[in-house]
Amino acid sequence: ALSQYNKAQGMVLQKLSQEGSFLGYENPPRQKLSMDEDNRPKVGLWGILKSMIGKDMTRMTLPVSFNEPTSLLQRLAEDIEYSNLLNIGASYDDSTLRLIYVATFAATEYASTIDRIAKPFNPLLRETFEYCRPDEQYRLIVEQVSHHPPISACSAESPKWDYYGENAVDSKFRGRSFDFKHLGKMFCVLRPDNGVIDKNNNKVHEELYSWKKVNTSVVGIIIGNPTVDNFGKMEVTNHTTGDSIIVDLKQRGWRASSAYQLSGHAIDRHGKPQWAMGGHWNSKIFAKKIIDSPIPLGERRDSLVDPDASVPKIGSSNDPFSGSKFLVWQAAPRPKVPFNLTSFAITLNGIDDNLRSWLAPTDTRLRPDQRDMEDGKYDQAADEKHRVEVKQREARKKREENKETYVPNWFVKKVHPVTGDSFWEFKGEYWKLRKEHKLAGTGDIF
Ligand code: CLR
Repeated sequence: ALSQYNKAQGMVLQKLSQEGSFLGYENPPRQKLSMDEDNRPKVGLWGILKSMIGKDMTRMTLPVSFNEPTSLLQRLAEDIEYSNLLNIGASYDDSTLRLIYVATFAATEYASTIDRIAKPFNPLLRETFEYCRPDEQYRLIVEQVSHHPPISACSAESPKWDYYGENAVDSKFRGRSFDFKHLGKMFCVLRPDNGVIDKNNNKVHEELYSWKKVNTSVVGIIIGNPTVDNFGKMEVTNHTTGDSIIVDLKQRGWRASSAYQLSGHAIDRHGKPQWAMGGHWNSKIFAKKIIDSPIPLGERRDSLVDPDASVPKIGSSNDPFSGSKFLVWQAAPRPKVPFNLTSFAITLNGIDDNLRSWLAPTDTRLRPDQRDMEDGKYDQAADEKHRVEVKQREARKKREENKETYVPNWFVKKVHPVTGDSFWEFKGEYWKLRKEHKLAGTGDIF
């Protein structure tokens, strides 16, 4: 497996396997929930929500039937469903084309939000969620590092890319809409197959990208047709080369014709547009090379074809450099399952005896109320939810009495050396302790 990687990429793979990150993940990911049908009591959102206008979500007590059996830690893990875009991006020598793939990856984070009008479980302080895929060669860890305001920090590593950052969501229910604003930033490190030429014309092994997530709103609550919308401008910057793109996710209008639309232009460090990107964040994203030439588009394409080439290039219609538009990404089909989870989301809370022995005691998979919810035991879920929340409050009271300041287990807050943003740095110990089966004492929160 090492041969398909260059030295920088191979070193990461070596670290992942030496640290035993894939131990426990020998069985394939789960494909089904234990329930076949969603038999939740049907609730009118507006009836319950109308008394809560002006509140943020963390201050609302809502019946557990408003929940879906995922946690916000797992919703953050869902960001890497389409991480193969980063592997493909890393195969290109053209830095602005890599940017198109990174920007598309950043936009795919919203595909899973469609039809999921339910509240993910608010993670308990110190709750963690790990997720490793030997088939995709990545590992991911998320930790709830702050309760008020709620902040989840994440770190994912793979031979060709790293992904890290935080979900810190500011929410407000306004009646007409329920608005979610992202405060934190996301970072991506790419290790291209042939290295990177940086701003100073040096050849380096990796490059750094960053962006801020766009806003999310649930609209149509009053009229009884709640819909998730994600909109706003997302600037994705390659700090190493100086390339950037502003991806504009259009806000859903009255007639919904602009729903899901996005567009943008990848600009190189000299300010020159190189690629156009467009499509829909719920289905397909395309890109097209911007070629400036005095020859009109129609004739130009023919003149680019080599008359001596007898065999047409395989997949030439999807060749990024052909000048015609090509498909960058397509959403995976959505299964008909309880809570409208995606196939990827279904895999997240799966657990078997093999994996159980490796997990931290704080892992979401072991959270009893969420497990009850997943199995359709709603009353029991409500009781357990109450119990773990009381337990969390008592732990906080004790800290206050002892004048202790809270310190997260696996992440530490730092100033980013390149962008100057504050961010949560993964300390790395988690995987080393996990390999030695030494996670047992890392938190009693459930
Ligand atoms: C959107 C994609 C981002 C991360 C993110 C954070 C908060 C999530 C949001 C996503 C999707 C919508 C969301 C929200 C928190 C609550 C809200 C799940 C995943 C739901 C739809 C609110 C339901 C309201 C109830 C009262 C029914 O990368």
